Amino acid sequence: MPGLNSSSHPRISRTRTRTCSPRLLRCRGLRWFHCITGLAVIFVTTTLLFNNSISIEDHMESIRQIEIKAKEVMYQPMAQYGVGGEVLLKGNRRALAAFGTLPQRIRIQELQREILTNQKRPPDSSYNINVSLSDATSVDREIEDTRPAVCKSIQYDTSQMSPVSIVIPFYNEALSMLLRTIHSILNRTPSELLKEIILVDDCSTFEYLREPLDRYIELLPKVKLMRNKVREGLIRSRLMGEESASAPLVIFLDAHTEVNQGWLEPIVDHLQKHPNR
Ligand SMILES: [Mn+2]
Repeated sequence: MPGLNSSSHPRISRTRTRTCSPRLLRCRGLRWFHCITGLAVIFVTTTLLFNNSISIEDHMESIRQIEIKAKEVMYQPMAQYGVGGEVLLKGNRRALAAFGTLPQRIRIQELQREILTNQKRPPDSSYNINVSLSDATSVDREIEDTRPAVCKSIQYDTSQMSPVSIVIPFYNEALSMLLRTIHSILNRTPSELLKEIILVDDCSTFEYLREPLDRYIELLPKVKLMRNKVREGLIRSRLMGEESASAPLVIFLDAHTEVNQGWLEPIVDHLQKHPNR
């Protein structure tokens, strides 16, 4: 009925104006203001305290940018590799989670930049690989997950798997290649499966693999470094690393490798299901 509507509406609005004085309205407005401001402050504080990933990533990004600049100055010929730049240098944004607290990660990044920038090494030709390009590429870079879809779809229960010791012998390896090997393992291996990484230096002669590497390894979790006093060769070096391994499974890797997502789970799974083959 149109008459009822027109008579009830004004009454409601009159009631409102009567109960809510202008002063009360102001108070309510202020209460909401305080409420929202309070929530915003709590949100920002908790974000800063407990979820520092935003600031870590920003920090890492700025370090990366400085690194890129430093490398561009050092290696002018880099320009010849059109691919060099952004794509390869774009680090893995989820990287370094396994490397400890934020201050620890910053120390690692800073020392990494220092030892890579100050290394004295022979020209690329003496390595048989493009070390300049490797040095200019993030050791935490993102790489494509090249597994076939069927492999990606398999779920492994890592809580039922044995942890592994990874033994990596090296001799006069390129520094950035060795660091990328270690970083890729720490970045892409479930931490419950990784007992330790044992590096075996087979009496390298390059200076950057001595004291600078010692200092760097000291900052890394789960990484040990053994040094042979004389050249022992690849196989004896592997066996010496294996002797000091403490996990039930031992895996040997070359020092110039880069592991990808889900690299270890199928290996451990197979070794546990078929221990004799
Ligand atoms: Mn090899």
